[in-house]
Amino acid sequence: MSLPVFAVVGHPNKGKSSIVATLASDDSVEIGPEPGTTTRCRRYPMVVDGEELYALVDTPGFQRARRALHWMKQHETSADLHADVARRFLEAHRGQDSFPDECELLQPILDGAGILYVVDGSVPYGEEYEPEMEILRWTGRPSLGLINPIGPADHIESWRSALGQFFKVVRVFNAVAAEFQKRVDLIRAFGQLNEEWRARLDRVVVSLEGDRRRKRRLSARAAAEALVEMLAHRVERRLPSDADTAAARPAIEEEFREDLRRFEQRARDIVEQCYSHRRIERREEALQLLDEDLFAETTWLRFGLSRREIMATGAMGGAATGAIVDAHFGGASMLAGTLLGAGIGATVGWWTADRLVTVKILDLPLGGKRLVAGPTRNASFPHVVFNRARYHHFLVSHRTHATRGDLILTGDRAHPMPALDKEDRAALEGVFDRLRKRRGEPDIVGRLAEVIERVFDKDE
Ligand SMILES: Nc1nc2c(ncn2[C@@H]2O[C@H](COP(=O)(O)OP(=O)(O)O)[C@@H](O)[C@H]2O)c(=O)[nH]1
Ligand SMILES: [Mg+2]
Repeated sequence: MSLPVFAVVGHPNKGKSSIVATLASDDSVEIGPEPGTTTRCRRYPMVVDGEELYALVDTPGFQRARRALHWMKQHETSADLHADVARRFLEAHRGQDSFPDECELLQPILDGAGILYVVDGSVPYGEEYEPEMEILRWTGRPSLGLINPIGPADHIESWRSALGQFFKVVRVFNAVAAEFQKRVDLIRAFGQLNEEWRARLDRVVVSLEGDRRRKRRLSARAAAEALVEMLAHRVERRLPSDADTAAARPAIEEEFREDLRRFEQRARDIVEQCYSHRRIERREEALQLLDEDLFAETTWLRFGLSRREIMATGAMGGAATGAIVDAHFGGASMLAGTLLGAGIGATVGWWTADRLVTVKILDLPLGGKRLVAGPTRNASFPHVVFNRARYHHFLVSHRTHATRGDLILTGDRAHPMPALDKEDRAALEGVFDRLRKRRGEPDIVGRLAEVIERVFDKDE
């Protein structure tokens, strides 16, 4: 049984390369606003677990379809020989200047590829598309019409009627936004079209779905590991007995924060790699957005519990007054001390990042001091980290490989996640609570990963 190969063809600038990128999960495919970005065919394999499941061929757009069809009609005998005429067209013009693009794109089709014909559903249908559709029909290869709505205008219905004249199956398929399920449906639909590939493409669908689950599981595991690491993290410094501990504190606090940022970044990198996003761009200004400081107040508000929620449940370790902070953490907490020392009210407001880090100063038995930052005891911190990981995973897992530009995790778009189910919320709280109390438990990472995976699954 031959490997399924799909040639993606159409007019220039209709999203062919975008569809190739999306269906091959390959963000290295060149996509450009100017027509003619693709001049040669290029094959992109879809590989899962080391096995090539199918391949996409990106092709240049039709340029001289009317004249090409004219040639073919002049050489026409009868319909049963149309594919031969197409083949003869290719032989007659290959390597010549007259039809370079047509020859280039017909080659893989006549070599046995299936056809994905792409049009832009946001521009009106016109009969200028008919010669190329006619040529494709002449090749006799299994084919499917795809309406890719690039702009806001809607001409989908007229396209549907027109494409229906040339293709047995017509689908609306947004090259840049197509959800995983839509991609799978497309593969399955092609299997229905082509007897030769049916069994194979059914297996491909099973592989793709399994692969998707695996990506989710690995991402959840990375998020869980980072979270547990962040909650347990501590940084220690030894100082001589006469050292100025107040002066040493900012550096150790900063080191602690920097470590937490690093843990989060590492988990994000893993998630992006899991989903084969190798080129998520982080331009200078976007870097700040993407890596929005975990310790900025806006981040806590945006990703953590709402202010009211925090006040109502007392989940956050502290509120607007020092008294409550003290009550929660116990008067001995250096955290509260830091806070009061900083002059609560004037500079702190209802929330401050400083409360995240607790720095203890311990006298060492043989002289000298130990400065210990962390682990954080802040109750909303794990929620914030979890929500950030959830949102990041949501964006990455829903991002097609045709998407270019930065991954933006901030601004108006940063509130998209629905509230957790009661059950998930309770499970999550349970794990956080255990982590906070540092009750030893075998495989707490595994338990957390399980809950996170369930949430990711529902976000799908
Ligand atoms: N918004 C949006 N833009 C698209 C879509 N498909 C393609 N484009 C854009 O249209 C342009 C041409 O896309 P490309 O895939 O290179 O088309 P090709 O010339 O047919 O290969 C690029 O700027 C794409 O970003 C889509 O579904 N939505
Ligand atoms: Mg292209």
